[in-house]
Amino acid sequence: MEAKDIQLQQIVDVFAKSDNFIIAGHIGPDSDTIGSCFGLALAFAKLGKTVSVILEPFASKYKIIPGREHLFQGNIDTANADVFIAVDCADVARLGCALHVHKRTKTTVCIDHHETNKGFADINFVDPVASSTAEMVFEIIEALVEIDKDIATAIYAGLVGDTGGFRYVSTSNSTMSIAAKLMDIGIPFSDIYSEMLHRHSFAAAKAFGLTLSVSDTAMGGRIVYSYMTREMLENVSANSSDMDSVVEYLMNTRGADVALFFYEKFQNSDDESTQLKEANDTINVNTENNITKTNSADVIVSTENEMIYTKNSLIQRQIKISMRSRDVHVGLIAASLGGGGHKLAAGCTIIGTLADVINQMLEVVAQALESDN
Ligand SMILES: [Mn+2]
Repeated sequence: MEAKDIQLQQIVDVFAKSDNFIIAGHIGPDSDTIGSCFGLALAFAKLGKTVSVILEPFASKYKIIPGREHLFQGNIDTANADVFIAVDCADVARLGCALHVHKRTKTTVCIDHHETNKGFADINFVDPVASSTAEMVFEIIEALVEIDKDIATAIYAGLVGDTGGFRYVSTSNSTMSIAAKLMDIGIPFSDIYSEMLHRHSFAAAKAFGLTLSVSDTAMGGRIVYSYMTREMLENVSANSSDMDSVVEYLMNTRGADVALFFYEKFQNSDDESTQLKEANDTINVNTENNITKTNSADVIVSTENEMIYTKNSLIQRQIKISMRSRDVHVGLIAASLGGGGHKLAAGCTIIGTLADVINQMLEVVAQALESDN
């Protein structure tokens, strides 16, 4: 038996004999996270087990994914279960507010396909070869219960999202045969595909045009990048989830090796960390030690949302960076900056002014491209 099959069997056994589950996905949930969480929740419910899903609010396009009735309601401090399942999270910090539930639950499970995942739970099922966590969840559910239309829809949404519509090299023979099995169940596959990858609001189209108009290249076209400031986004009444496809579009530029998309992170409008203001002349390090200082004296990197102070006594804005690559390992670049992801698709958050962060990233990526040659 391969190590992967042993992990899978271990998880199926724990799931079969337990009755009470909490499932949580990563912060900023995407279709793989949501589809995997809800697919599992629907399967547990079908088996008569108790289950809640903890997820941050997500974009309305994901409403096509069944299982929202299992979302946890109420005070998260009261959330308790026999088994806690972290889904599609490369790192515990990616659990966000569900991290406390993970910490206090007796049996913890991690199901994930990120290469950087070191296995933070009691039982870890980590398969970096899998196209998506949904693909792994399919194998688990298949061993537990008969897959119905709702479960199949949830899993298909995850597959489509994380493979870019069966386009990325992570797409395998196994991905396609799972997709075929799901189609056989009679899911609205065309509609799920369009909703996950193509449909957008009018505001999103305007925002897309705006960001393309300020896009630029570096290293003779090998790096293509663009940005979206908070003001730009507000001008067209779009929100940051409308910008998911920008980096993909940039990556489709002929001759591009790496695409970068920078945007100012949106928080509550009264959140002080997004406003420039006077602060103490100190560097503030959070308790999780998630902050690491970079070469630039003015920039501190974090995976969390805490208040950040820079040496220049200014609280600066959080810049989220989405990266795509044809070959160079952007997952390692993101991880070295406190973020994470996969070899060809990754992201991180850097504190600083937009111009500084863009310059810093262009330098880091140019170095990676040069050493790759
Ligand atoms: Mn995923």
